[in-house]
Amino acid sequence: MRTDRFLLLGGLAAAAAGCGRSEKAPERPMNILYIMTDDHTAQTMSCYDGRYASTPHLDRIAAEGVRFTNSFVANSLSGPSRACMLTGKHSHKNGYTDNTSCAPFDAAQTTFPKLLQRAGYETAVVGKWHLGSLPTGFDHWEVVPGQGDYYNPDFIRPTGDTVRCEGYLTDIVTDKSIAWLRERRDPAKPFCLLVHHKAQHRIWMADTCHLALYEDRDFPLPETFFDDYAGRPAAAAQEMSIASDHDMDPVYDLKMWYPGVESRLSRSYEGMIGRMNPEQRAAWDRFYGPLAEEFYRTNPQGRERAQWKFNRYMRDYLKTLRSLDDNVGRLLDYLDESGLAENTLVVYTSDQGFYMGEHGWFDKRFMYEESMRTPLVVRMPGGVRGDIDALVQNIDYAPTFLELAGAEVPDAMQGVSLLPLLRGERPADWRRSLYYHFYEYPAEHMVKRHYGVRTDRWKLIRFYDDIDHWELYDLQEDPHELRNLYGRPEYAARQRELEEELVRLQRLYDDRTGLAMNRFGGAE
Ligand code: SGN
Ligand code: CA
Repeated sequence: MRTDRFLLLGGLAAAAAGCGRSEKAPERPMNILYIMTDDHTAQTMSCYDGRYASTPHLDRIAAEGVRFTNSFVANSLSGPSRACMLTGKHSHKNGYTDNTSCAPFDAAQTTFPKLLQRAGYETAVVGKWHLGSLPTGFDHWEVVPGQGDYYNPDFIRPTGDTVRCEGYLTDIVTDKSIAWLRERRDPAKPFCLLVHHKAQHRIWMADTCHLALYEDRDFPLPETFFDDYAGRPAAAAQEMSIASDHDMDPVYDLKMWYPGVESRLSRSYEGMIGRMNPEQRAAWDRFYGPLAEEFYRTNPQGRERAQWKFNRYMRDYLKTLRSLDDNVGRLLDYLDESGLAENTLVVYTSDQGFYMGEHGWFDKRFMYEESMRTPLVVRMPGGVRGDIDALVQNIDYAPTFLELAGAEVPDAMQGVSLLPLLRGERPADWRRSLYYHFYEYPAEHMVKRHYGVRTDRWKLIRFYDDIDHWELYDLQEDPHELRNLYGRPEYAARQRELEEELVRLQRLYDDRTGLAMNRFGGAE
């Protein structure tokens, strides 16, 4: 942890700083505003990485609070990530291992919103839910079915009815969130509001007012864009390649829709633009029509086509991000205007990271850095400012919120409260490694099942199911994870150490499936 930039904010600071794990509820329990996006990755958040976009409102949370520089998920996929966040447990314990094949999230299990309610909080969630079952533990909820739609989205309400809302989803989620904050039933109670955006999920449909943005920008290809996947058979087998028209469909993903052109996903695209009202549709067609006409006329091939697709992908993603950043700004402004800011913890994170062309990819799923990482910035009144480099994971949010509320953290929760870190402490026994397990295979994008361990410098991954393959990376020497060191004699001691650490974590978290499947090859 860097201490040089630490400044304590006034007011609550003296009372809060250095007081360790709180055993009793704070005098005025702090409100919690948790903002989570879908597929927003740190490479496109300017306080992490300024190469592509400027995100002043997201960065403001970091500037007035902390930026976690080693924040990760436990399973890089939406539903599983949300289940980890709500329960404070790894996927094998909360049961929601993937988006497609497992039973719906068991809504009867213990989650932090339920425990906050018991602790006297008023709770709400607005936006993407994506857990197969309906929300429980909330005084108010309005969620989109499944992945939701960017344009004129449907919302499901507790009364069971589904209503269509006119407008752009990122704006609507914010409007509904602010409306709830304004009108909530009991303003005397502390609140916990989860604002769950669909942005930045595929297919990155920008608001019509932002379509012209970034059109004059050409983005440099990441240095690993033309990766040959040598020594990494699971990386070679995926179906999330920007260059491949099967994986990244020009019609669907890049909006190159043109009369007479059909593709694998063109019907899905027609469904999405079919939701637009005439005005939205006219603006959309005015913008994408000429681009599509030119694309089919010039019909770029090979590397030129890949680079063209990469640029279109980047532009659409970043346009969509502009709405997101603006809307987070609106929420922060509302907290200021209403006076809530001084007693509200603000968290911004994503359900996982994403590939912005690294290894030639879009999507996530892999335990490789860009998708295992997730942005995490937190502003806590009375807390510290600066960077926190401790290894943290999305199973830590639940215990953090419960400790903040003065509620007991159930023993069954596997995460660790981040509150000491937010207060400027660095517990000597902080975790030294993270456990990861991805299950959704065979499925869309064909990323094989895998589990592994990550320390501050090393990563060990085991791919299994229809493959039995180990990978070992030195993240310091090889940050792009291109050189698999597994089985190299000179790394035998390191490999053994990481294998032992993996087993220790599987025992600690009681991942019996993982434990039972290990077959260590050992160094040659
Ligand atoms: C959808 C997307 C996939 C994406 C998954 C999971 N296809 O199936 O590209 O990997 O969601 O994403 S789409 O054609 O429906 O957009 S997640 O973030 O929800 O887990
Ligand atoms: Ca996601």
